[in-house]
Amino acid sequence: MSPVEENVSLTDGMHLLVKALKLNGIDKIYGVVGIPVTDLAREAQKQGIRYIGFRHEQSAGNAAAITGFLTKKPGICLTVSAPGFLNGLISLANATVNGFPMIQISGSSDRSIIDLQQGDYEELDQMNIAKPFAKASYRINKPEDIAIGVARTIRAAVSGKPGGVYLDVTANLLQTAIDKIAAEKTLFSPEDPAPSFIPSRDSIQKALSLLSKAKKPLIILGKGAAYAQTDENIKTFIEKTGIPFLPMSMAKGLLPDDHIQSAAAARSFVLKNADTVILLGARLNWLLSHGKGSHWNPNVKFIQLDIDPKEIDSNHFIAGPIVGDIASSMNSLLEELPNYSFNFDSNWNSSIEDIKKTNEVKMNEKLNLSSNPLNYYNALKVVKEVLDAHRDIYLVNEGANTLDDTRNVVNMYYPRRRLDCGTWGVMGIGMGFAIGAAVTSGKPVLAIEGDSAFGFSGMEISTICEYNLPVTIVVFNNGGIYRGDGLNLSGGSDPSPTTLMETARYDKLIEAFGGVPYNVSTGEELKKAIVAGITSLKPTLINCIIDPKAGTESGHITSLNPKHLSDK
Ligand code: ADP
Ligand code: TZD
Ligand code: MG
Repeated sequence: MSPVEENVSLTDGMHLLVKALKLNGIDKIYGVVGIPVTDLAREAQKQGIRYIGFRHEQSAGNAAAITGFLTKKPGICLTVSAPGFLNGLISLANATVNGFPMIQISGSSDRSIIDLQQGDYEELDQMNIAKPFAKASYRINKPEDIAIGVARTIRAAVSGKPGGVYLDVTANLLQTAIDKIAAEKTLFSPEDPAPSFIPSRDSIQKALSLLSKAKKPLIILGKGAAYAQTDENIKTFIEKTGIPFLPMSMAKGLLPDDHIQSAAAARSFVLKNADTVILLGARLNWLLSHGKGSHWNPNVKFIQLDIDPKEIDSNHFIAGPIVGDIASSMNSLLEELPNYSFNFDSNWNSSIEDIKKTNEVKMNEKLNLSSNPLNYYNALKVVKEVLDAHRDIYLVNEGANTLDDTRNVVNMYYPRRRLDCGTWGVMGIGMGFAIGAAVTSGKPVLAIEGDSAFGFSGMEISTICEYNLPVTIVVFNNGGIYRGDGLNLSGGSDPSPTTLMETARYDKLIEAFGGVPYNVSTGEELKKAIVAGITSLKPTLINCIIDPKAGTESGHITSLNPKHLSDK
């Protein structure tokens, strides 16, 4: 027990910070401890905040970020100074890019030494370094400011467009003593930290009158729509208007993928032909070819719903901007809807249906083609069957072919169940997202991982086993990044840049921590192992052998590779 704690009339920054977090509804912290935050984690645990200790800060940060996405409350990641801070910063940046509310709280060293660059233990000017990667970056220097500092941090993370916020807490702050009664009086929890942004009536009417002129409308659902948790209203709007919808990756399941109006299996056709597109919490970034070029109808008109006015006209003229939070915007749209009539082409939906049928036949042929070793499609057929039967499960997914093919093959039926590489296409979210989803939901999580992707966060199987989390990991082991048959162009004996060991037995890793291992090479074996994993709720790792020749370079985004001159 610290001297301060024994002293009834005094408290210190560390104790007060934990109290402030608790008062603000923070019930879990993901992190890695060390100087100067070890006691902070201990005290948090003592006060009933669940502390999940990781092997690497990046995964702790990813767990925090996905907690934010799933709950609309900031997920908290705790890191030590300098290197721990930097390890966590990648996930903070990723949270910001994706619009997930997350807070990285990091201990830091002595300001006076840092500022004169005199070489303190783990010296780094963390608050300023975090700024370009975070939505906001703050430091609390004195215990009297803890309540305000925490409130600002939370408000910055969840209000408007959510994002990652950095909070610097110096070793000195944590140990500074303060009168207990006076300090506790300063604590408060912010009123309405994520206020509604109600769109103007004018913008709603303009958008609906634009829609009333559409012949071939389309709704694109993005992860902003999934985040908004206004699922019923979105469903009602889509079903009332009869407009086909296309879910972006993490919006899959907002309406079930087998919904009659889903145009996912006719994606190219609808993008090329739609004359009016409603972007519902989806940015017109690279994932939608910036709304331009051969993928799109050159005369397309956009209606865009976004909380961030800076997203309007970011890549393309937006004829119908609706700036507001999606829950309020959907309410307003539904209210105004009866005042408008629509005159969509009568054969728009049926032509989509025809294309869907043709593409589904092609897809089923691929899924049903057996091979030895397995390829992505016949392996994913099994994953699809399991998830069709276990719909409430969380699916974490990363890799290249492993990512793109899973997204296309495996149906989602509930909102916010598919968690993946997101806007940056980043590798390394896998185990952090799986842990965050399992801890937050208490439900089983299935992580479908490329063998390369898994390597970025694989050590966290230790965390999964230690906390006995219901996570089943499938490693699609094709022996490489994209493909396992790369060549070393020098003719030398080193592996090629894309090669990884195809003989690696990833399953054996989890044995070291008491998890359940499977090594599978057929569809039946894969199915049995996944079902055993998700129903036993035991930490499980399945090494699934995939044909090294099965994948394509960069999965579905081969065209983004720079084109080089051939070397004569
Ligand atoms: P996707 O990758 O699924 O296309 P993006 O991350 O590109 O989705 O876009 C999500 C958009 O949703 C962002 O521009 C963000 O500002 C917006 N957004 C996030 N939350 C809300 C909300 N509650 N209301 C309205 N817009 C939101
Ligand atoms: N580093 C980080 C942090 N993110 C990245 N996206 C990459 C590197 C580059 N990269 C991709 O874009 S996908 C990928 C890498 C390394 C791995 C693909 O291999 P995989 O999946 O084994 O995970 P497939 O099934 O073999 O394609
Ligand atoms: Mg691979």
